[in-house]
Amino acid sequence: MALDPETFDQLRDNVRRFVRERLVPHEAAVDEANEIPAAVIEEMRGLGLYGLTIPPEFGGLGLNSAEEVQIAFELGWTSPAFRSAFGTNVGIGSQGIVLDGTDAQRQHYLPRLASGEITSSFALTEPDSGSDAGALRTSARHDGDDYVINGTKRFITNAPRAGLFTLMARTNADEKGARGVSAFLVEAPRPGLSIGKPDRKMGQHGSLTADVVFADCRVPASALLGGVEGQGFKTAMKVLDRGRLHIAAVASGVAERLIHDSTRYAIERQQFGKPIGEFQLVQAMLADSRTESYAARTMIMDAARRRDACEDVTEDIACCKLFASEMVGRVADRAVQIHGGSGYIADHGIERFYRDVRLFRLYEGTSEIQRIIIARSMIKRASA
Ligand code: COS
Repeated sequence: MALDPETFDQLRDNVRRFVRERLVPHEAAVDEANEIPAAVIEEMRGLGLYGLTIPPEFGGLGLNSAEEVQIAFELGWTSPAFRSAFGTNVGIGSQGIVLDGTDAQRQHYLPRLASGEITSSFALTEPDSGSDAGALRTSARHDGDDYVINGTKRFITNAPRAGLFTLMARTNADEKGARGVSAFLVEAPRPGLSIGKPDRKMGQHGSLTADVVFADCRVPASALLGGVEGQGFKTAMKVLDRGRLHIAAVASGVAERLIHDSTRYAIERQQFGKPIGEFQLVQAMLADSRTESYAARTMIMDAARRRDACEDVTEDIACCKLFASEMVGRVADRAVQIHGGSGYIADHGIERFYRDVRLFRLYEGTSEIQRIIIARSMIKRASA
């Protein structure tokens, strides 16, 4: 369901102003402290950012995909860590419940996720199961009215803040692949669930990831997402489809910021008696970045609109995630080059974005996984 155009424009303007006036000034401090100030988180709650995609009947704004990606473009104007604070509630931590939850699960959790009262996390990756998500080993054994969970999840975004995990675990030990996997809604804290120390990452400081360890952790049978076993992998894949489109849009937003900063610098910085923007080799870098960013935005808007029209866009979303995440890496590299020595020095913020954007090519499916999804789908279509 879409907002009326006037309300949506107002939301987008508010988010744009918030990002540029409130978040941008905190970028360097958040990178340094690896922490987002509590007051900023509170403002995000107030703006409704935690509930962007949660249906209005559960207290969210219910943005469709075309609206969501336009907001994500705006969010990309600043350090991606800010978006991560509420990004799991918008995407991978809520959409499993929206898509496949029971009515009771939706009613119980979605309002609290939409308001930001609780932060959610998506626990799929394990020490020995990353790209091969269907090989996960965390087990959930039925025991009376409960399930007993054992295993370790790795690199889990927002784990240290999370009050709710969408956990993928194997309920059928005899089924080694994707069909043996079920999804659970695990509330935290609880006995048997512990969170590791936050990971020390290359970039995106302020976005916290950690191990989540389950040791005979008991959850009631009602925690089984949708009340059906064996559907967890499919739920995860559907959730990642929407998540990957969102990440592609954020990556494009960061590209726009880097292009803006690079263009300003090219106008202001003088060498050989004139602004470096007058040199054609610098112009070429600006033009290449602009062209690639425009291409990414266009394909993301197209995939989003077609997703809203209920077309199967898994392949197209993988194209968007692949192209946008690789594109912003090239744009960040050119931004460092245009800024010269200043691009390498922390004071100017360009090296921070250079580190931050590297993650876009890894999380929610590596570039290699996106290529596999695209090529498999092409071959399936051509063979049909
Ligand atoms: N939507 C709905 N269902 C999907 C789907 C999607 N996008 N993708 C796959 N499925 C279904 C398949 O249709 C299949 O169903 P059936 O068993 O009924 O045929 C089932 O899920 C298994 O799919 P598939 O055989 O393609 O699984 P694979 O083990 O080959 O894995 C990839 C597929 C590689 C694409 C998957 O493991 C993946 O996305 N890996 C990356 C994980 C990831 O992104 N991790 C990041 C961490 S989360 S931040």
